Amino acid sequence: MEIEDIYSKLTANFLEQLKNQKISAIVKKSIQPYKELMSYYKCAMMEVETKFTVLSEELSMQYDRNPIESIRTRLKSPESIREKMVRKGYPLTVDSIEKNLHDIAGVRVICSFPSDIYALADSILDQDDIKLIEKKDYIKNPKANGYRSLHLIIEIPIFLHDHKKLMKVEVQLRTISMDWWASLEHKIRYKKGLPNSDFIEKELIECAEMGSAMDARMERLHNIATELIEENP
Ligand code: 0O2
Repeated sequence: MEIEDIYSKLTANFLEQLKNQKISAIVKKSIQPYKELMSYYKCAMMEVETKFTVLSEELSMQYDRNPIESIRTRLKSPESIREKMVRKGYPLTVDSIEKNLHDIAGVRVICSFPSDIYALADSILDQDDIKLIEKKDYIKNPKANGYRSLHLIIEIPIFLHDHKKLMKVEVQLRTISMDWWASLEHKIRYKKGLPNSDFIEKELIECAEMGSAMDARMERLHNIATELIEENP
């Protein structure tokens, strides 16, 4: 190999390396703020989960019953964030994600009875570091497909080493029956290649109504049982 060939090969290699380093620096530069934002959402989500855990502990001591069956948390996946940003026509930047999406951090609280949902929502919204941004009551006004839950978008502060940051968290409160309906409806509706079916839609609405009637019936039974205990101490 001629000395010029060796020289030009080395130069090409060097330029290629430089290009790769630049690309990786650019990728790193844009990924870092996204990772930071996600970690802030994770902290806010943990704060809200802790608030519900504290309420659950306190209420079970006070009333000898825990109104919270379970608490689940989730951070929206990058694919899901991207899909929603594109669907809503928002620019795909970290600032725009923070400004436009309010459900990146999600806390789902599964309650025993419908009245527990409203009691817990009132308790959390009464706390002075919580601000209500938006409330959607899909229990009083169920979605056309039968979906029921109480959705709250709340703002909560997280305390970082040198400043405080206000983060939004979506809280979904539901009963056990609203939760099983939503989980199974999601599985049925998102089955690959499912064509529109009036039959499935009608059946799902009917199942949701049956679940709602059972919730009301169980709550009535629970109230009767409580009264019976009070009358026969
Ligand atoms: P995931 O996996 O829970 O994140 P959008 O409907 O997303 O365009 P918006 O206003 O955020 O806009 O919706 P909304 O009505 O407040 O509800 C958002 C979330 O509620 C959904 O999140 C679901 O978790 C739940 N949800 C709402 N409607 C239904 C429904 O018909 N069936 C079921 N199973 N869940 C529902 P994601 O982002 O869809 O999913």
